[in-house]
Amino acid sequence: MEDSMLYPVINNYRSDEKLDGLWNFKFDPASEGEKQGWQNGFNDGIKMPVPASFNDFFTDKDAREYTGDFWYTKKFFLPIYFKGQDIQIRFGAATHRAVVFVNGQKIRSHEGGFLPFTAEVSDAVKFGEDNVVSVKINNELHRDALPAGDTMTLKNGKRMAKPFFDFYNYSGLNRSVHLLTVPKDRITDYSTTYEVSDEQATVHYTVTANTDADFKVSLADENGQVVATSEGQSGDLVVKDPTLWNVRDAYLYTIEISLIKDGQTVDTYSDEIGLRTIEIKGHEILVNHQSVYLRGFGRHEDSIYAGRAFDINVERRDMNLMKWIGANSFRSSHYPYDEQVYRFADREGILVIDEVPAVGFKMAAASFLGGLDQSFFDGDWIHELYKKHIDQVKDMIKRDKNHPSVLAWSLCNEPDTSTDSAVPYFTKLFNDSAELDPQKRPRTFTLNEDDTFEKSKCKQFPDFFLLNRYPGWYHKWGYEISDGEAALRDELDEWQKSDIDKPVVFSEYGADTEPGLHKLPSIMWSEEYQIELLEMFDRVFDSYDFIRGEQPWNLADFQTVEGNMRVNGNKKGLFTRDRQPKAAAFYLRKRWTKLPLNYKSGQ
Ligand code: BDP
Repeated sequence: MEDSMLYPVINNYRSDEKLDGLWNFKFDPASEGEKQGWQNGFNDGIKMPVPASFNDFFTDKDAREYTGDFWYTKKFFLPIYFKGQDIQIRFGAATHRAVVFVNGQKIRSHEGGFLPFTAEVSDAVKFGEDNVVSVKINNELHRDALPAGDTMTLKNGKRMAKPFFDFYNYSGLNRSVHLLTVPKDRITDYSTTYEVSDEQATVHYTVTANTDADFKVSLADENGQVVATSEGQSGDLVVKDPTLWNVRDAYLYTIEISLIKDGQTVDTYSDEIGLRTIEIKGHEILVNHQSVYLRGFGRHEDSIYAGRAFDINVERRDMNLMKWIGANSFRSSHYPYDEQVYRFADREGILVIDEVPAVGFKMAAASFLGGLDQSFFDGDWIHELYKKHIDQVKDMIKRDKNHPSVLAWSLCNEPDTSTDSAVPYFTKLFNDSAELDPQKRPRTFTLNEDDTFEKSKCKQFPDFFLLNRYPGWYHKWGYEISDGEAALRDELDEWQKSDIDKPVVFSEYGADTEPGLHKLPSIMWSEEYQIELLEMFDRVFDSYDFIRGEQPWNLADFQTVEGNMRVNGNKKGLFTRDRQPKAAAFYLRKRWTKLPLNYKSGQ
């Protein structure tokens, strides 16, 4: 299967029509939809918006919590003038696994709820007529799948998702569906690497196509002026006096690739790229050879009504909130986000640590929710899980490798790295992913509270460290916070004494905070306590040279499973779920707008 990850474009050779809007939708608890012929379409379902998670539209709990198979179907018309082109249906995300049918014919299946896939439907469609696309989706959680969890059956026969992670299992067609026409001979991928100086930038490009052909490549500046051209499947575009892509000071060039057969152009593809380099050197994170101190957030794609659906309006607001507070980065915790998020980030000059949906790889996470006591990497599910894990790392890198905003790859969130059995798993993961990114961006994973400097057996793998630490909240909380600070300093002193010469970024820390709850003196959950906790961490960050970034948890409050630790979701947001500031946001804004981009460099 070709599985091009190129984002859809419209030009003389390609068309793109969104199949968003209302689809027919049905639950299929007994998995009998195929027997019933639902792959041919159905009219008796519920009208369901796409893109959206189905969950929060429902007013009854059985529907909201539904776990199992469910179907979407929609008619689409294919005009006769598309004959001769290949026809594709591209799903931005189907959470978590999908089987696609067109006119009753099974086209393909796909596993993984946070990355796009394309159904090649040319042989199944009828031109000049209505066609039917049906998708069977399954949202169960399993230990051998990403994100990890269990699916349990209640005594009343209803199934229920038990995530080993702390975000709601929002399900459905969470991102746009595109009906694409592409030429038979076509460009399927391209990649770039860079060398930059103030006087000159060189873009080394490579193009992939499904045929032998000639290629012409050009680069235009933001005024549309062509500044460099080249020929051949790989080559160099040399730009004199370039405007580089910089953090919070972005500049985008447009690369245009043409595929030429027998002297005729048969396909073109264009995209915006930024000229910049990324490197880790000692304690420094370098963009264009300049040191960068990260400030930003862990985030979620999460909002009211549509759950985990990509919502361009929410994203616009989030980008503005990040700019307002002085952020320059975020982590796509805990899964790759919609492509448009990276397009926003490219344009705004915001760096992204791009994370694969490898989350819940820890039995403590399961026991927090239900009770299990075993090392995750000793489980018999590991072999199957690894295959899915590396597949999704490959797809994420393939999809996102050309975004200037992408700084690094996070290959896992909080795996249990304190046992020996984690070592072969991560040896393989880091080996197998070493060559995937032509730009060789740094690779890392987050280390949870239990994986301290002393305990983690996997400190050799990351190019820089992401630490998730919760003193002041999950331990040493409230009046004990001073002991929490002392414990954190003790751990960081160990990092300092070691010969590990790599940057550390705090990728999670924070306090659940109920907006509007004020208390003097502070108490946990109050707005005052959230500020005190941030002040504590900031004192610590300012004391260690090797800490090169701070990303509190979370940009905004978000939905989780219900439980005795959560009051309608996780409340560690600096902003509420409807994206209004808590008091701590004003505190952080003061700090971040004063911190220079190259904070600590040369110290
Ligand atoms: C961390 C997880 C994150 C949770 C956070 C929390 O990475 O997904 O939401 O804890 O408990 O361990 O707030």
